[in-house]
Amino acid sequence: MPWLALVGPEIEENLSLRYLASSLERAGFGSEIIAFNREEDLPAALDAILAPAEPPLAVALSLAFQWRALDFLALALALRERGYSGHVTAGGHFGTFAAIELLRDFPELDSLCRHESEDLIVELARALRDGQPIADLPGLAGRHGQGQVALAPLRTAPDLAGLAWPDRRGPVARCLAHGIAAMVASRGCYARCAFCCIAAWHEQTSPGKRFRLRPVEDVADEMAFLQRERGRDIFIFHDDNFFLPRPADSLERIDALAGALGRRMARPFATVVKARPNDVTHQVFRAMRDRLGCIRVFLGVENDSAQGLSTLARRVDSSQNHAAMQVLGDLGLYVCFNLLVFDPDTTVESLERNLAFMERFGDSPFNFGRVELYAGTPLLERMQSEGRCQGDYLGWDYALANPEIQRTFELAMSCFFPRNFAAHALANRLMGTRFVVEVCRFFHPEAFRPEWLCEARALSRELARDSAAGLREIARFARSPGGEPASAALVADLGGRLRRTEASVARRAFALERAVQESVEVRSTEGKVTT
Ligand code: B12
Ligand code: SF4
Repeated sequence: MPWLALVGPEIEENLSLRYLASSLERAGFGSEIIAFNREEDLPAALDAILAPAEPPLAVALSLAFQWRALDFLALALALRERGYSGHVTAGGHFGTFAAIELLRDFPELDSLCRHESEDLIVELARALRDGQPIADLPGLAGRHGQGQVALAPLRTAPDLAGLAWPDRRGPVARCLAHGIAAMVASRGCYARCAFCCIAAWHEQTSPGKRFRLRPVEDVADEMAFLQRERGRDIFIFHDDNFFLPRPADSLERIDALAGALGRRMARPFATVVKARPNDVTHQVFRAMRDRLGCIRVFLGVENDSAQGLSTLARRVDSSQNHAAMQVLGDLGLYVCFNLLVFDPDTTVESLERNLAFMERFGDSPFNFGRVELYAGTPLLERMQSEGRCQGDYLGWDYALANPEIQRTFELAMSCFFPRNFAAHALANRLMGTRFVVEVCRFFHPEAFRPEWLCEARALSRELARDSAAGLREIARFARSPGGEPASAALVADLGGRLRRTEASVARRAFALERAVQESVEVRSTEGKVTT
């Protein structure tokens, strides 16, 4: 069977590639999903593509994440160096928006699949197998005979009801032995934030309709199949936003999905969703908790200052951030969030406002950083029109307008990198620690101990206070005239103190996770002995 090599990050099940794989399978093509999670995986990815006796009909590279683009382009180069002469295509968010530049600069790429590609990848595979021309395939970016880049017109986005469910091959991620499945019940988002490419993405293929829903019966069928046939009990919804603009419509959809699941699911199941603060009402999230087993909410706070909310075009205000945190807290729901505390316009006051938010809601795990300039976003367009972008389309950089805040940002990155961004960064790890506690609370109430929840909250609080204090210290320092040696001394001193806090919090997080795991294992073993 002719096959395609689908290469991308598989940090979790990569739904982008897995939808393509099932679409190919339905059309009679095979595929291999090749994980390429970090730079060091390049040799293994290369071998996985080149080792099989039958070479792939095409290699399809994920260019969803802009910050990984160079890794994937390096793989394309390495493939050519090793003599691979078949077709190399790519796709995903970054690839779509940067198609012209990528095909102009990288002859190793033969084409780029723009936008949602379930149909396009099949048509491309058929054309390559049959030796047919590809240039006119709707959605494809390729080259004319003379080598200039040619963009075929875009195709309309696929009907979500008709798509084959994503391929679920491979090892299953688990928490306390409960299988986890990544899912999407919709594509797109009704909002239009300045730093995000999702609105522009869907506007291009579905003008005026940036948000498409799967029928609840189809979602429920997939979940029931995953539970029954694949042992998955935890469903992580990667929908950009699980909710509809009007709470009454959200409630109706939750009700319909819960009803459909009630008729299908054989045992308890839990869900994880993302929400905007304005989606959060007591009624909607009570229904999420009680009817859809919601155990974690990623709340899109992003910023709590009027300036930041305006720069990011969040179209919510601080009072909605606070109200949402309050409602979710009242319902006892686990919430985590991200703060983009540095943006092109950050001021001393807006930074302080976000530090206060961290302290107030520090019981919930969170991470923080700077807003980046991604292809296809209104913010990139703005910064380009203001002549403030440095670098090129493969990675834009910028300086914050306020020099004091720029200095704060640079020092913060030096001091906080291990905590916030390194592999196994503690800020992200604590989200996982709390998740283990919540999974135990939901699925194993007999083993659960309330003090674990207190400890998980205390760990987040300690890290939050320490982060806010560290950032304040940096902000104070940035106001002083000290030069390079003073900055280096601050990074060494504060960095040392931050690492000590992290070591102590990490030790406690590890102990907590182990206590939960052992308790659940003991109960399960006891259960097996008695039954
Ligand atoms: C799930 C997800 C993740 C998962 C990744 C899971 C994995 N792959 O292992 C996690 C949570 C780990 C994650 C992390 C991050 N993410 Co993320 N993530 C998403 C999210 C919400 C859903 C992706 C998804 O599965 N969609 C469902 C599938 C079916 O749709 P799709 O991805 O659009 O795929 C279709 C097309 O794009 C196309 N296509 C996609 N890939 C390919 C590849 C080929 C070869 C072809 C032909 C076609 C094709 O065809 C697919 C089928 O129609 C997207 C937003 C979004 N709506 O897509 C952001 C998104 C991709 N993430 C984003 C970002 C910025 C990040 C982070 C950098 C955030 C951070 N600061 O830490 C990290 C980086 C992760 C990393 N280490 O690389 C940005 C990317 C912007 C950019 N241009 O770089 C997005 C677009 C969010 C946003 N609103 O801006 N993310
Ligand atoms: S709410 Fe999220 S997905 Fe929607 S536009 Fe804003 S950042 Fe993008």
